[in-house]
Amino acid sequence: MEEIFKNSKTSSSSSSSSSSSVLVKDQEEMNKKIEELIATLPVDSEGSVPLYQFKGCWYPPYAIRGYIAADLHFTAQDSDILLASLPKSGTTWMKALIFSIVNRNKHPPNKSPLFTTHPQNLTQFIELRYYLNGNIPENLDQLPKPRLFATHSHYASLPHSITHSSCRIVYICRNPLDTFVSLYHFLRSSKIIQQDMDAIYEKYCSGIIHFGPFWDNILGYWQASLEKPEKVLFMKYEDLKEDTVFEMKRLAKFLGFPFSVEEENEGLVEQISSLCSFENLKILEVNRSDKPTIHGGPPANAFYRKGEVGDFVNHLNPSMVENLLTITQEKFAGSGLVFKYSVDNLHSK
Ligand code: PAP
Repeated sequence: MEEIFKNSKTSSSSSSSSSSSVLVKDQEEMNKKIEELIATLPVDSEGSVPLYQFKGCWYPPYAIRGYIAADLHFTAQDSDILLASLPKSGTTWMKALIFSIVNRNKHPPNKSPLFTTHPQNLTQFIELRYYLNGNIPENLDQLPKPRLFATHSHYASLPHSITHSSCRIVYICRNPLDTFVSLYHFLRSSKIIQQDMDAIYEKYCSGIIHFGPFWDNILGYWQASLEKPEKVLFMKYEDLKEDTVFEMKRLAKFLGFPFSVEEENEGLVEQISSLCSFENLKILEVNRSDKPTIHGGPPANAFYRKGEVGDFVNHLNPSMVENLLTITQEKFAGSGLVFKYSVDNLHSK
C-alpha cells in the first residue's frame, strides 16, 4: 500500500519523465496492486452501487480500477489537452468543441467526423475508456497530437504527470442545480442507479455521489485556474450558452489554436459553434441512437436531453432548491466563484 502511493502521487519527483520511471508497467502487477489498494479504500454501500473513495474523490465501480491504473501508469505529454468536468456539466459539448477547434485544418466543419461519430468517442475518458477495468493501454503514444483526453476526477486526484507536466487542462463547470437534475435523469435513464430522486438528491448533497463531492471537484479546478491560468482554463456551461462564440475564442487561444482574423472574418467560429450546438448534434443519427457509445456503456442518446439553463425549476421543489443553494453558498463562500441559475441571469453579468 505504502509502495503504491510512493509510486504515484506522493512521489517526490516533479517532472513527468521522472515520475514515469516508477510507474507500474506490467498488467499482472497492476491487477495485484489495484485489488490490494481497493481492499483498503473507504466504501459507501448505501446507494444502489457502491462508491469507493480514492484521494478524496468518490468513484463508482466502473471507474475505480481504471482510475487507479491511470494513476499508476499514465504519462502525460506537454502537448496533451485534458478536458475535466463533473458528470453532466457540458462534457459532450466541450468534447465536440475542443476536437473541432484543434482539428479544424484537418477536419473543416462541413466535413467533420462529428456527423458520424459521437463526441464521446472523439475525446475519450482516461479512466473510463483507456484504462477501463485497470487495463494498461498499449497505443497511447500513437494517438494523434495533441492527444485529447477527458476525466471526471478531481484536480487533486489527477495522475501526477498531468499536474506536473505542461499539458493543458480545460475545466467545464455548470451550476449545481442543473447538474444534479441532469445527473438524476442520466443515472436513471441509463440504469446506472435505480433509486428515486429524493434518495439521489440526499447523496448528491452529502457529497457521496459519482466523482463528488461536487464542491471539491469544482473548487479544486477553480483554485488551480487562479494559481496557474496558463495551465487550467475554467469555463462555465452558462457562459457558453450565453455567448458561445466569445467563449470559443477564449478556449481556442488557451489551447494554443487561436482563430486568425481571416478565420473570424470567414465566419469559421460561428460554423463550429453551429456544428457543435445541442440542436444540431442531437438530431444526428449517431447521437439519436439508443445503442451504447462503448460496450456496456450508456446509450448514445442519453448524453442529449434538454441542454438548457434553469431546467431545475421543472424538477426540484422549493425546499430542495433552497437547501442545495445553501450548501453551494456555504461551500463556495470566499472563493469568488458564482453560478448562474436561469436564462434571465445570463444577460445580467
Ligand atoms: P457526461 O459528463 O456524462 O459526459 P455531459 O455531456 O456533461 O455528460 O452532460 C450532458 C448534459 O449536457 C445534458 O444536459 P441536460 O440533461 O440538462 O439536458 C445534455 O443535454 C447537455 N448537452 C449535450 N450536448 C450539448 C450541447 N452540444 N450543447 C449544450 N448542452 C449539451
